[in-house]
Amino acid sequence: MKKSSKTSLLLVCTATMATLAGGSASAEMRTISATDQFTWISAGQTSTTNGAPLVVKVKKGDVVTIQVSKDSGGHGWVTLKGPGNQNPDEDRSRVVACGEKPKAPTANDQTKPAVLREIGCTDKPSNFGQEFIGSFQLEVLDNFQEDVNFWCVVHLSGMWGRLTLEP
Ligand SMILES: [Cu+2]
Repeated sequence: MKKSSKTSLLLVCTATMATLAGGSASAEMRTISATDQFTWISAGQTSTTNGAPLVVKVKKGDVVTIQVSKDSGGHGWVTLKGPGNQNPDEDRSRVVACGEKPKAPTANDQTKPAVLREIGCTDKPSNFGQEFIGSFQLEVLDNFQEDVNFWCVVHLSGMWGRLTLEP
């Protein structure tokens, strides 16, 4: 009895490690940085202050790092109900932030399920959805499908972007 429970624990561990290794093989790191020019930049792409979004292609399992350096002046990153140039409301339900549990949808719930999960959680509160200096990381979950729009909580439609699933 004792021996068999040890064996099954070993099997679970091995399966978990195999899953993690498989996931990380194709997953990539994406970095989105705020600049002192009130733009978002990523891999040579940029948003513009007159309304062009930063478009970042992602795959399931990718890790997106949102970065705000001390000399960029202070920005924040939050997800939206629609494109940033269409006066959208915030939609924080797209992200499971550190310290949150995924929300169980109800029959008349208009919110969509989370498709991003904050990782690397520590004791400090999440930087998601507020002005901050530093960084936080989001994992692209398996149910990520349609575009997720975001903007800076300070500069709004003058500083927005979109995560879109890589075909
Ligand atoms: Cu900003």
